Amino acid sequence: MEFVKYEVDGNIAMMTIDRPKALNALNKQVLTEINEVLDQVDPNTVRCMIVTGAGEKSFVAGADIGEMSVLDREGGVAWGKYGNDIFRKLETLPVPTIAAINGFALGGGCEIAMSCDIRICSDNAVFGQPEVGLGITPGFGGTQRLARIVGMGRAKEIIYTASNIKADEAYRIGLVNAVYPQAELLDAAKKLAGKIARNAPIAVRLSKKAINDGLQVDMDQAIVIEENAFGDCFATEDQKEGMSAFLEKRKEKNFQNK
Ligand code: DAK
Repeated sequence: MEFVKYEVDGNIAMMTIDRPKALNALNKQVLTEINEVLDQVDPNTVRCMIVTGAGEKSFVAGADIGEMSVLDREGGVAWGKYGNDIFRKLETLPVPTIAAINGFALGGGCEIAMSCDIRICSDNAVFGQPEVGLGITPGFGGTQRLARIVGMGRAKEIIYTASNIKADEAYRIGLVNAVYPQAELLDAAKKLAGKIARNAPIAVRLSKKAINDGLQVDMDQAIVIEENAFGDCFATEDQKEGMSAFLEKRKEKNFQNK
């Protein structure tokens, strides 16, 4: 692959978007390669995936403006669907994901970060949805996910004004969970991934699905989703292991992802 790297170290995977000439902007080839990586992520072995951008300046500077500039209406709808299907695949990946945002996360860059479960960023990170300044709406989920993460009022302000916000403001409004010096970002992401990976992977996976699915329905249905996830855990070996370890006062747990 030319623009997207995929590496697995133990049970932690890392996907790096690497198109330095365009600050890692998402053209069709980058999106296609992201899609291919997502198809490779194996939940039997990978317990957490970090998504980051190459370099110290940009996570992803948006969808490729040159490529988008020539689209007509039909092409715009198709382009939106192409990206949205991939971002939805990322959002629903049966493996927890951490966006390690190492610089500009604009437009499609902010949107891919919001398709991850958890966002952390470097202190030079800049977030925004600049689309209305380009004469378009956010098209890879920004109108939907930003409001769900930071609330409707803040999302509308960010989108209508096309203003960028810095890392500290992103932290203040809950768009990211933590801010680190650039040099420490990837280590922090790996540490967080390691903390997740130590827990029972099926329980983590089912928790992700219950949170995601539950937010789409009313509370009565959401609680049923939770009940089913909870029940499913009791059919796993890892539930036996987790509870035995507690009862035997054992610190070490040997979760098998089974
Ligand atoms: N697309 C293409 N090239 C880009 C790019 C982008 N988004 N961002 C940066 N580049 C390229 C620049 O053109 C430049 O290339 P050369 O001129 O060197 O060939 C190179 O990266 C370095 O950029 P700059 O020279 O501009 O670097 P600066 O440090 O001066 O500025 C910047 C960095 C990030 C502030 C600036 O590059 C910038 O403003 N970039 C554009 C950011 C942006 O507006 N991103 C949002 C794109 S809109 C939809 C589907 C999807 C979307 C919308 C609708 N539908 C289907 C409805 C998604 C939209 C977006 O993501």
